Amino acid sequence: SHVMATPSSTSTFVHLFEWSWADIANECEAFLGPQGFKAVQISPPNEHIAGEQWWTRYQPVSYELTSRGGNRAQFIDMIKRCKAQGIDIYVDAVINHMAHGNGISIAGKTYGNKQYPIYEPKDFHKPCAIKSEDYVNDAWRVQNCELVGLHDLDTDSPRVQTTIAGYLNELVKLGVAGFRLDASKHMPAKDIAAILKQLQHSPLIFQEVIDQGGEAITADTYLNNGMVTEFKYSVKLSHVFKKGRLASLKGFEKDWDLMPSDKAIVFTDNHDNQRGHGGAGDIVTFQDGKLYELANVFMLTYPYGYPKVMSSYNFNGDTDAGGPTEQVHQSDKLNCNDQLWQCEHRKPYITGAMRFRAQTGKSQSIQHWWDNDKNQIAFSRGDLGFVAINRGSQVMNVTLQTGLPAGVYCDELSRTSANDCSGKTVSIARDGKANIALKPMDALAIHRFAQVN
Ligand code: ARE
Ligand code: CA
Repeated sequence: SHVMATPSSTSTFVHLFEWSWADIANECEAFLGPQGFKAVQISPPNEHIAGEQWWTRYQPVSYELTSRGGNRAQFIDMIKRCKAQGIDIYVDAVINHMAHGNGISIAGKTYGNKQYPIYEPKDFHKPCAIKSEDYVNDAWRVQNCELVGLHDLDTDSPRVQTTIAGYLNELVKLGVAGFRLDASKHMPAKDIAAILKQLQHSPLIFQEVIDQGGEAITADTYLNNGMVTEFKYSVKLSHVFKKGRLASLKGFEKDWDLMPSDKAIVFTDNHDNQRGHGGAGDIVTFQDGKLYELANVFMLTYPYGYPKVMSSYNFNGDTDAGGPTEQVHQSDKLNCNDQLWQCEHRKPYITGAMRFRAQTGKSQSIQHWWDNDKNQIAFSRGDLGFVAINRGSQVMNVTLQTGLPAGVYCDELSRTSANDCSGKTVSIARDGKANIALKPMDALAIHRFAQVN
């Protein structure tokens, strides 16, 4: 039976949305491994419908490993090269449904009339469409009807469960360490449990359940199966950073009615809500520039949930647009720029905050919280680290208790690597106090393991 894998409190993963397997392998070696990320969420690796739009990946035709990301050999090479760098691969598993209608796959296979290489018409629920009001008042329809016209698998049937488990087991055998279970809300928790029971190892499991409150199906139903995406966090954190007061973040875990920290996958934005899909909301994204970096600094330095950093591409307002045709790692150049791949995970403040989490994760306690009742905050991670964020328009200049021993510390956010002290420094006096000075829209994060001798 399924034993649950849990992430360590020091870990951060990144979603390399629409990156090819070759690019991900290169990124593990060039950046993710050396910097200390824990894992990568990849786009669905299974055979999908043909087409340019990013969302073709969410219309499976079979579980063969042929996709826009690459072929089976490239997939295996990516897993091996990332693993050598200490990086796990999490697969986005699309198992609630198969492709809509009739057509041709990326591998040139035809499908239609609910006939696919691995499924036949009797493996599906009788068609009915999920309507928006169903989310509020009809749990049965949400789980048994079709999500945006995608043919709904009968996940209650032993044959379907075995086929899905076969797919997941094959991936685990190839070295995959975790799964995002797409559209989990659309599968009864007991069907997911029956599938997970057939897994031969214990991958990390997180279920995509959008629960903002007020619906017939709630996220807590899924907690026994593993972790769950905490969408309230994305919406509320975005709201605080865009329109609210950072001071209101004090003790937010209690105020926001969130799931337990060890069950929650947290993110500022995801591939759906950053482009108006999946119910969206007013979400903070790369398009918000420095504000986005500060929101990520908060997410990564605060001990709540398992954080996922989003890595996007410029879509020029076209919410269906697929990724750039240029690879990220193109022979001698790196295509991380405003026009192409955004590479948010490479923004120094975001990478630096990830390194801070890796160094301070052993202390889960928040101490010495300070705020100016507006948009300046500071807190310590027990006696391991200290963070300050100024999202206001005034300079921040205060003397604060840091909870750290006397010394001169290197700011993890503004230094260029984990081996130098090229950014800000903070001097802490014998009483643990320090002068904290920050320009508007700036932050710092210091910890025990980066001091000037
Ligand atoms: C595309 C076209 C459709 C077309 C369909 C079939 O856009 O117009 O009908 O193809 O031809 C993604 C895209 C979809 C895309 C689909 C398949 O977002 O636009 O459809 O791929 O190619 C609900 C689900 C949630 C889901 C979101 C998008 O509950 O699980 O909708 N999110 C996941 C992925 C998506 C993916 C799918 C599921 C499908 O992250 O990327 O879709 O595999 C409230 C509810 C939410 C609900 C939301 C939107 O907020 O609380 O539960 O989310 O409304 O309806
Ligand atoms: Ca279903």
